[in-house]
Amino acid sequence: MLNVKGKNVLVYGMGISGQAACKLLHDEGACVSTFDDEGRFISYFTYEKNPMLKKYDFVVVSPGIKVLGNQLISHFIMTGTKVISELDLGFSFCRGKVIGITGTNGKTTVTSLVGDIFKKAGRKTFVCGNIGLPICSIAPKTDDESVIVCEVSNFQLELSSIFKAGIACVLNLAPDHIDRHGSFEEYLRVKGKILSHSRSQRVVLNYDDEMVNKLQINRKTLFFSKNPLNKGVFVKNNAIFYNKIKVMPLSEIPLFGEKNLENVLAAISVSVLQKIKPSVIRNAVNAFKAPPHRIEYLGQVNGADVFDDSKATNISSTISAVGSLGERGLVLMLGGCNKGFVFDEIFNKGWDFEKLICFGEAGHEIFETASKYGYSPLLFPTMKAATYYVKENAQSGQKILLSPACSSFDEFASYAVRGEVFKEIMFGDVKQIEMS
Ligand code: UMA
Repeated sequence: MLNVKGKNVLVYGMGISGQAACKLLHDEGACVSTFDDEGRFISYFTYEKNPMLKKYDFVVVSPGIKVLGNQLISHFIMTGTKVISELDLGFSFCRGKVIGITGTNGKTTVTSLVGDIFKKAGRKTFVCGNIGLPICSIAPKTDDESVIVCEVSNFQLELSSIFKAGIACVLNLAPDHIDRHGSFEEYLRVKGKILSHSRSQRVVLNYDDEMVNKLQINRKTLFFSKNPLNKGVFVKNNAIFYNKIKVMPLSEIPLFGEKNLENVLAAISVSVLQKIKPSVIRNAVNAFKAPPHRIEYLGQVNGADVFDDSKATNISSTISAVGSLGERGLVLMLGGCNKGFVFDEIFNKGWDFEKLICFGEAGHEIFETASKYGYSPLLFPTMKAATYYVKENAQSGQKILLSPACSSFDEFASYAVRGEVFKEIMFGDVKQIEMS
């Protein structure tokens, strides 16, 4: 546990993580000051107009703040002030078993499913982290019996040096957030920080993912795979096994697509390490409802099936969604804010889409790349405009898929808002307000 009593601490970034950090620090006796580049503040705490002029014992940084090139963070590091992440602060006040789940795609689904399994097993469970509930807000409520299931993002890991999960799980690794980290190599290095390399840590890794497989493993690593393995959690004869024990048949998994099978295998792996009974796991998986905006089936418009995959904010996620639904009859909608990708990988597979719709800030770049591979995409300034068009032209037999391969920030506050607006236009009584 960090000693914060009587310490002068600056909390940088006043989103939900920063606010939770302030509360925790205050309750533990620290003297809290705050700063936010957008001027956001909480009235209870001192807001520093120019924090560079002050001395602090340490600084807590919110995950959304990009470290690379940040003058304030550089200043504190150069002047020898300890800079930690909100994840580190929360972790240091957690008691019980911490399970850290990371990866490029599927983190929220796995975190949520693991949480359900542990709750069904009667364990005192906290689900937190990138999923939307800061670890700082639950840490003080934990005790030695608690299980803390934490979705860990690369943003949270970037400045982290204290966080050491008892069980660390890496689902998959593909290019993402290049705009933040500068390169895929740096993104991989940051993700790799979830592995503490201590003897006590149990590690769960995806055997089928080439990049994950390259991570340094220890004797205690448990692998999961969609194919039979000698030991670990794997698929054989249309069922999921843990070593020789049959956990459940594949037919009972209520989730769609290959990626979700991997997500279920990961959640089962984490659970068996904590000796949860197969019958409990099976019941929890059976009853699980996937979080929204992940190849979520919304219903039909003019006989076309509509899917919301707004959470697909990188290329691997979009490719996997197309793979799951199949390219025939597919109206693929993609675009938004480019996170540093080139889009060739989506178009160099010879997929026979019914229609390609590009939109947003990255729309033009996607349009150019798709055209290079012989496609004739349609280009719209915004996702809203694209959605009105797709709705008006929907035809029976089509599969309309919003799977943007980009973040939403050019037009929306989050992928969730983007997904909700898509649904509202498709199914609500919304009048057309903009068209290209
Ligand atoms: N801010 C600055 N300077 C900056 C950037 C931001 O002062 O350079 C300020 C903003 O003005 C704002 C605050 O920081 O007031 C926002 O803080 P934040 O971006 O850290 O957001 P929080 O509200 O604290 O939410 C964060 C995570 N956000 C990000 O990582 C961007 C949430 O993940 C997470 O759910 C929450 O903590 C609880 O742990 C969201 C996310 O988009 C869902 N995550 C990324 C993803 O999933 O791809 C990693």
